[in-house]
Amino acid sequence: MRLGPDTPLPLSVRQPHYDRSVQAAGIVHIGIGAFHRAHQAVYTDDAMGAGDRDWGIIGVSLRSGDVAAQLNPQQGLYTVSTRSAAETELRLIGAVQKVLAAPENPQAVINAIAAPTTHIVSFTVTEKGYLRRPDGSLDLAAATGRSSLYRFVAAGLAARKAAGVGGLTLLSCDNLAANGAVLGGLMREYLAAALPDLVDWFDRECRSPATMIDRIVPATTDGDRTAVEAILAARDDGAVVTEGFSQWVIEDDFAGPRPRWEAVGAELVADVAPYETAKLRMLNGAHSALAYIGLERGHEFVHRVIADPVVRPVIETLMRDEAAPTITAAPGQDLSAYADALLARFGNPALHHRLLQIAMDGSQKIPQRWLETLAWHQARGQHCPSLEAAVAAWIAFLRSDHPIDDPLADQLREAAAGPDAIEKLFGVGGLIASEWRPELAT
Ligand code: CS2
Repeated sequence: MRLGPDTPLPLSVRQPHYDRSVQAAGIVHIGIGAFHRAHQAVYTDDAMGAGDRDWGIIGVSLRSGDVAAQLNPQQGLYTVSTRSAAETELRLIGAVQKVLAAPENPQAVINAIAAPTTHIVSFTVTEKGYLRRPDGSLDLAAATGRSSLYRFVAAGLAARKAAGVGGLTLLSCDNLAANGAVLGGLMREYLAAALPDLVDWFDRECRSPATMIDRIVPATTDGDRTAVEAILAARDDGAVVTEGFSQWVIEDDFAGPRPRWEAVGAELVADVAPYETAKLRMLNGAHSALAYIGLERGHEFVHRVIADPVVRPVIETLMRDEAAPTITAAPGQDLSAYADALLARFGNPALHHRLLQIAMDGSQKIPQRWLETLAWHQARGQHCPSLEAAVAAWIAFLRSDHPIDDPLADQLREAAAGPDAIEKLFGVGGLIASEWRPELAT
């Protein structure tokens, strides 16, 4: 039996405390992967459980129909399994109403964005989904392509303007530095090229707040789905598995209404930057280092590498001595306690977070995770032994037999092959050129 609204569930499985059938969709979410389902959709489910109305989510997949095939037969319902060493808790999420596969039904995506009930379009399209050139500007050729978020949002905005419906909040939930400003700026670049009449309206009517999003969500495996089926006595093809921890810090700058996410654990703040920088440089920076160093040492999972007595001190140094000093903490933000908490989270033995999942898209992740920290120290005449070891491990990874899943895979492999790999990767005109001048650092 497939999970659905009529599936009798065990009492231990928490269920939505609101009438799903009467909620309008207030959010269109582009890039509805496991992360969104374990994070923003849970906060939104909680907000509706606390009495907010009409914040149903219409999910969009830009490339494949897989998530639509998983969730639509279940009327958008799926479970989140929260796993720790001690226990697994299951919960049914009702916030997602349906999923649109953009390649199959592009007009439905535009209509959803244009609907007067929609107030927020949010995004988890991963770093590469923003289609930036190495200098940070929009890759216009890619942005006019079939699976570009910009095309759909621009068409939806044009329809809103034509119909006299107000603007939208564009909410980036990806691990980019200044994700809100980046998304807003790129969207504006796209409009200036494709629909210049919309630019002034966009500036006036739309907002793109910054967010810091945090929850570790490994890709769901067949084994996970089987374990969930054993508890539910029903098949949940949309199941996601995550940790207990969850954090969401959001810049309070919306174009219109929003769910009361702050009533259910999110933090609405004036400035997200200190949280975002700490998260990118400490959590994600450590993650990428764990991935490449761990793979080189023959590990498969995060919880195993962090228990490796050779690697753990490297990661502690990376977080405490290299990343933390570069961050101007917000009042009450304790970076040392943050490092302690991250070590505990990385050690969660129930998660089975694959290093290869984190290792993908290194060219898109490394700049904000490592290079800004390296440049900060270099400007002060200091070395970063742990991050430099991580850079060496990334190059070793690019030279290894591991599959390289990265939009620049071929160029990276070629650049890494020779003796001048550092220069070709990070030097002036390199593939991920940065302010960090590696020739001075080595
Ligand atoms: C990870 C992140 O895959 C990766 O690159 O570093 O997905 C990480 O698990 C999340 O950002 C945690 O919030």
